Amino acid sequence: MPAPAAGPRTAAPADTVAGLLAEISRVGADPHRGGYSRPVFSSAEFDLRAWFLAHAAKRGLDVETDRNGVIWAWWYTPAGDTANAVVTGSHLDSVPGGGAFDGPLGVASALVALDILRAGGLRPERPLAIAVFPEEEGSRFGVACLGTRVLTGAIDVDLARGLRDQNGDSFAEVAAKSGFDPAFLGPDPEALARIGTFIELHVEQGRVLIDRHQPVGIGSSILGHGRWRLSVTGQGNHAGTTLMTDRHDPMIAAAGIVMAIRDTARAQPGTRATVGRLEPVPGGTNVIASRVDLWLDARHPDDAVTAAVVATILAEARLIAANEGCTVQLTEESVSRTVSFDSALRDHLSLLLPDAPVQDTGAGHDAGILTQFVPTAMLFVRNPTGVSHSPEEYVEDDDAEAGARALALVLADLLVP
Ligand code: HGY
Ligand code: MN
Ligand code: MN
Ligand code: MN
Repeated sequence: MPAPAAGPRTAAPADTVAGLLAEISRVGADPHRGGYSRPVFSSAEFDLRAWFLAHAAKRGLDVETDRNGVIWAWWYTPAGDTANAVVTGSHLDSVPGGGAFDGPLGVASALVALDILRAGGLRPERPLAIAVFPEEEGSRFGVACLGTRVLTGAIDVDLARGLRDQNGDSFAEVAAKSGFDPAFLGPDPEALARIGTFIELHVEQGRVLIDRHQPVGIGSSILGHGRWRLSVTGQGNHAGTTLMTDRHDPMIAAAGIVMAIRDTARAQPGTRATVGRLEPVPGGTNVIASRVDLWLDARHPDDAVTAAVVATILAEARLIAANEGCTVQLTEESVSRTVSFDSALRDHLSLLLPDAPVQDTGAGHDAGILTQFVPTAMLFVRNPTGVSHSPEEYVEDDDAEAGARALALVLADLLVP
């Protein structure tokens, strides 16, 4: 049996972060993998979009889903304009078999922070929008933060349109089936120009806040990271009739390459390199694969080191494959350089939240794309397991409420300058 997701209590009071997360936790549970699987534009992700729209409507927010599938829920100033908006939010898609908090925590906390501001009688001088970004995880089309990359023009739109999911359906085709005209996918300078400041609250995906005994932290930077596909090609054949000496088995080469990736990363301090997905083609128990695709996720604070690590891995992979009579091809799927958040904004958050540690992260976020265009900051909320992208990811109810209060404090400060 897969591990049950360490989801939020189902008895948590409504309209607390834990209460909202309990509602979300009813959607997209994956009995096969454990945890939650909510690929972008799947029925689970659409159910969560509907959940968000219902909560936005309940709060009287003006909601729009833009041409790239980003949801914006607006709380206007009395003047009703959208310029210089304070935007907060996160994502509702998940990795396969993911936890209950990565993405949803930021969306639920945004709704609760808004409730806190209104209950306190705040009169905003800037508009506030809660945004939900599609395909943050890149679980379906392979490129992380696809929604914000398309919105900002950080990815070529024709490249984005042609990205394919595991069924072979392109982003354009799936968008069309989901009600988005593929002709209108693409950079949206007007939507981007409305964002004056972006704040993303996210579950911590590490242990800094555990060690520092603090419920909330402030983001400083995101490690550069990328995804590469290595296709190892050999000779497909019969498992029973092909002598061990006669094989060109790409799975054997792939096994060696996985070990070489680990060893290369270990030799370069600070590197994280992972193979979390590997697909033999055609994939039969009694079939020697003709090809194995494996995906490398590599990260390092210094982008030049990441590039050097990938180059070393490719050179090693070629040698290992040649030894098995196989060949290797490397395709870059996405790269995000190391980014720092706006230092003035970060310092300001430190004044508002003096106990909050300032921390970098090895996880990617839409905030990492948006910070290249607008002043952006992140808040992290303690995860007592330190585990993420797994059903064991967790947030205590009290920490979730502390996160929402911290977000409300920051938003209040930005909305009434
Ligand atoms: O893969 C990542 O870093 C992320 O959580 N999107
Ligand atoms: Mn994630
Ligand atoms: Mn996330
Ligand atoms: Mn047979």
